[in-house]
Amino acid sequence: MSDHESDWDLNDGAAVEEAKPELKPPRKYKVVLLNDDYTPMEFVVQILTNFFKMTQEQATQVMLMVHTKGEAICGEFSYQIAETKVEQVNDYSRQHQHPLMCTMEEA
Ligand code: TYC
Repeated sequence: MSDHESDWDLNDGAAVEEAKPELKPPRKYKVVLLNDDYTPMEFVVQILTNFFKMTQEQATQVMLMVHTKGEAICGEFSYQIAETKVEQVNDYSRQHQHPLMCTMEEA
């Protein structure tokens, strides 16, 4: 820089904006319901309508998918919501003496 130039001059007088930090979209987590041989089908349907706000028809389809395939996804959520759903479902199942298992994994 020569003596008579300032930083301001070098920028042509324009205000220079700093680069914004890259914002990544928040990670999503799948809440997964697992099959077992003991939990009654109606109880699973009730879980899906109550905790995942599915209609009776959607809940029946997902329950049958778990029953035949071994597992199915109930929904995708932020980490905290997924964690809360898993806890609620597992607590509720234990309260009713059913072995139903719900887990979560990154989507
Ligand atoms: N397999 C269970 C039965 O025959 C029904 C069931 C469905 C259990 C889905 C768990 O996540 C489940 N009674």
